[in-house]
Amino acid sequence: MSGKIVTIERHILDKQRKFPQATGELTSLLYDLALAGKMIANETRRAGLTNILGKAGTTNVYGEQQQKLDMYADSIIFKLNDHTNRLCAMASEEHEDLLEIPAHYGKGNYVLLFDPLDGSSNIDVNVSVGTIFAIHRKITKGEKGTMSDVLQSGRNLVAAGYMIYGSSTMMVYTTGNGVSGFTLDPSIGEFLLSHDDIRIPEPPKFYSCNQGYEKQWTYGVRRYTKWLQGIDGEGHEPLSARYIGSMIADFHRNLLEGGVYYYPGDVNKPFGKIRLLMEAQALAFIAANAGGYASDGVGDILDVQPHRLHQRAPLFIGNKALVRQAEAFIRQHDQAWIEQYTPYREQTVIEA
Ligand code: P6P
Repeated sequence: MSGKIVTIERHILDKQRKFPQATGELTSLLYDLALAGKMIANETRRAGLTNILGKAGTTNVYGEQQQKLDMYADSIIFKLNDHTNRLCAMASEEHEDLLEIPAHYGKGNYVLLFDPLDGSSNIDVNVSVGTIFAIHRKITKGEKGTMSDVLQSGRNLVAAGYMIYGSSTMMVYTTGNGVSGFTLDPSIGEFLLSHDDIRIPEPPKFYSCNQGYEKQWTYGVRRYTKWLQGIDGEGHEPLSARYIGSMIADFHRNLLEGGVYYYPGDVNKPFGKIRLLMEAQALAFIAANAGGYASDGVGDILDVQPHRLHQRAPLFIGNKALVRQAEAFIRQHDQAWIEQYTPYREQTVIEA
């Protein structure tokens, strides 16, 4: 029997002990998210059996078909957090506006942003999906949370993580001091430490992108992809292509095996598809704490100051050298795109 058994609760408490001033609120918030992960995992496993499979018949703020399971995940995360007095604001990828926290419960010190079920369009075909969350501290004076508490750059994140519902259920999180992974033991309903202090390995193995869009990509991104394949330019082994269509699954594999995931801006989606606040910031914070890096093609995603709740961002994330190389090709060849994207990226006027 190898060493001590570390549950996620014990791990969070051990981490908290290093911060005497910690009130335990963040610890409890992470517990609640772990519980949400167990409940969503349970439903995901039964999706095909409890007619939860398939479309909910509604669309989200982006006009994307909502699957019943992502509505379930969305409601579980809200219900576990709307009465705890830990949050002053909550926002979900599935809702246009901030989620209404009952007034007497909404005076907490934290902000929770989440994508309840990333990759949900893959539910019907049994592909891994996941929940992504990001946690900021309240920064405004008043009791109620405001949009200014939500629209913070990734530099201010206090914690971020994800659950991935695949061959096993895992929860991966960071509070800024390394990245830890826990695997759910369904026989006891506990997340147990399985990946302590995750570091993105070198050399990388994979590149993950939807090459079906190659025609719409900028020249720099097309050159970058040829470079990753070892066709254009020298200096590294060709990488293998792996693209699941569920970013959380691609990100997780690349985190453990080394690689780069990218969803660039293109002719049709110049600002990309990935949501800055509910997806990119969280994964960028995790990547940075695992020795990796995340960029929008211009610079570090964590430096982008959001100006709207559902702001999008192009995303290149994984091994630092691979992401830096993407920036170099874009800088060299895609000035027109940079000039189109930069005003959006640098916009300071807050929009609803
Ligand atoms: P496409 C899922 O909707 C998602 O946001 C990511 O999880 C995934 O990598 C990407 O979109 C897939 O998008 O345009 O390649 O089908």
